[in-house]
Amino acid sequence: MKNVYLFQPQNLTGHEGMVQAWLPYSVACIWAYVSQFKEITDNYNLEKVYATKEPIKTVVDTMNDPKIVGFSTFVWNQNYNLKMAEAIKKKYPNCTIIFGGPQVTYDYVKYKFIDTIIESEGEHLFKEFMDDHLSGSIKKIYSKQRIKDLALPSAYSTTIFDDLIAEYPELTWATTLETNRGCPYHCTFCDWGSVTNSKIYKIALEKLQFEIDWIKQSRVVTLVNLADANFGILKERDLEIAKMLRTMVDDGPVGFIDISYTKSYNTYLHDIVRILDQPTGFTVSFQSNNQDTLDAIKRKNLNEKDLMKLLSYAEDQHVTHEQEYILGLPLETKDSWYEGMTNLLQHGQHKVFDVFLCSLLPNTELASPESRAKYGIQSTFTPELNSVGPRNREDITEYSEIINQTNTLPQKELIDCFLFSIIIMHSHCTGYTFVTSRLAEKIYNISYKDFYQELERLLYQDETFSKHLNYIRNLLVEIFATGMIKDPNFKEEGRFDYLSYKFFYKNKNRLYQLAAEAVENLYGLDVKDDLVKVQSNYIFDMSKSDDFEFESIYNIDDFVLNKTKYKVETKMNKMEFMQLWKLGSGDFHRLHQKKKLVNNITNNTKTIKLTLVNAN
Ligand code: B12
Ligand code: SF4
Repeated sequence: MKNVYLFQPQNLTGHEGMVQAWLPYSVACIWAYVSQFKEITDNYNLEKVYATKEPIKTVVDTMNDPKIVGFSTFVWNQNYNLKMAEAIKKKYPNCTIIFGGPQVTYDYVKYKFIDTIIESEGEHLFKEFMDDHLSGSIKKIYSKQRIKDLALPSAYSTTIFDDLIAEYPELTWATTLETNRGCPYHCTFCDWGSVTNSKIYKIALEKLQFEIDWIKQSRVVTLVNLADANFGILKERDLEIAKMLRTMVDDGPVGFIDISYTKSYNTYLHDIVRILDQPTGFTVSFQSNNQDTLDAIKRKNLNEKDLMKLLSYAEDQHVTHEQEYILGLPLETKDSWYEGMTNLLQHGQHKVFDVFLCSLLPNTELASPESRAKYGIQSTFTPELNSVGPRNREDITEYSEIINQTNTLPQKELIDCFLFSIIIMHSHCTGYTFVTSRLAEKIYNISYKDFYQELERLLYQDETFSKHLNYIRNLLVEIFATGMIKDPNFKEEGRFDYLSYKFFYKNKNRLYQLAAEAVENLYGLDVKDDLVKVQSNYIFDMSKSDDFEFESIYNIDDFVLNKTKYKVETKMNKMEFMQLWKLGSGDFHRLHQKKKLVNNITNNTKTIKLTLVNAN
């Protein structure tokens, strides 16, 4: 028997004291496929699978005569895999090293310790390689091949996952499910398992049911990522799947299912979103609101009207929704970014959005030399972003390549855009300037763009806020120049936006004042005290944690001028708040997601539900 080892080392993640690891889905897929063949099981034995980054020396020293070692390689484990492979080859020169996964390019043939690489989906090609290995003559490259018939054995039918769960009882686990493969779009920044711009092939629902049942009975899988690129695109079928997935939350330990939704609208999406109702809700990746950029990256989005329909439905159903954007894409300008961000508010999306700096992934059109030249793309390799680096057991640095400027967005302006998004996320989406800006828009005809640009100006003039914003600015300058950040605070939080959650809450009273001042500056009338009163009562404050009443010249139900009396109830008590305050900023952020920092406000007749999405 020849011993096989498979590596799909992932970063450990987790929050609130729990450590979570990812089950190595990709290598389990390829092993499930090959192990159905007698010639493989008669000759090869899967000795061990590694899903975490264990110390290289310990792993190499404890290996038992490896004959094949396979590495599943992504941007977050490339350097670890290369170092591990080199060390294994050195000690066991007769073993065959094979690399696969999205990060692998033809360039990998340059590594002497790698015997062969597989591009694209791996099940059939891995079998071809194993057959060749058995007969003694392997190829250097097993080239791209699309699998049309996805009647493949389930990754969950192997014992790989059970063995890992037993080996690491201290961990909870995240896992992956697939219901189809392929994506009809071809966004130039994406490398969705090398199956973009291609037909969608379905996976049988019986297989999915088997996997869902496995997850439910496992009791330790708390997070599921659906690998589908466009969930909802297959209408009735995806609605059926949504019901099946929902049972993992209702009858199992899964707290969260991470899903990428379709970019084309259909009415089934309404029910899908309602049924799934996940903590981060209904996430739509928009990437940009600038049409030139969308054309340049070949991106199709839900049109605005359909998006608004969906968001207002999600709002009615109390389903959280979120939009994601990428900063640094071709043809984005400072003006188009500011316009895009504030249009979002104008269109009624006040709740949550997330902004990522743009990664350049190997195997993508955006990363090609032609596209770099055409759009003047400059980049930095950094371990600090996209959580490619931290919290590994083996400290080997991984890098992601981040765009730091383009020919339409010089670096300083790119940083301005990033900070402008931070300002909106941390003042508007958290609620601290939501009431003020909404009243300004509805009553005083001040657009969100004017309001937030004025607020931005005032924040940079304010001693406390400018210090904070310039601190983030300098971190970005530092990261773009050197790839590294020295400040341990950043390393602890791991994300730029997390740095601001506690800061903005701590300084919310000053923020209320500055927001009201922005309205006064733009409108020319003295309305500051009234605005500050109504805005501040909207947000939980330790000093006012009991119920109280107040009167305002504003009716914040309809956002009109109309003297109204309100009763305020807070959703938290002081003790609960103090406990949560002690947690990291990432966890504090969850208070916003749960809307716990927004008070319940009622007038004489009804609860004021401050509709965060309006379809007007
Ligand atoms: C689940 C997932 C995640 C999860 C889990 C990540 C993890 N640690 O495991 C989460 C949500 C955390 C995540 C985050 C990120 N992700 Co992600 N994610 C995925 C997703 C949706 C599914 C992966 C999957 O299981 N696919 C299904 C399996 C079957 O496909 P596969 O992995 O490609 O494997 C097949 C082949 O590649 C091949 N193969 C794979 N390994 C091997 C090994 C051998 C030996 C052989 C022979 C063959 C082989 O055979 C397999 C079966 O056909 C993919 C997109 C996609 N649909 O693939 C993106 C993807 C993997 N993510 C990607 C990226 C960029 C990220 C982020 C960096 C995004 C960001 N900007 O922050 C972060 C960083 C994460 C981190 N630090 O861990 C990229 C990776 C590109 C790259 N070159 O590495 C992908 C491809 C999406 C994209 N945008 O293009 N991600
Ligand atoms: S729609 Fe999503 S998966 Fe498809 S190419 Fe675009 S980013 Fe990639």
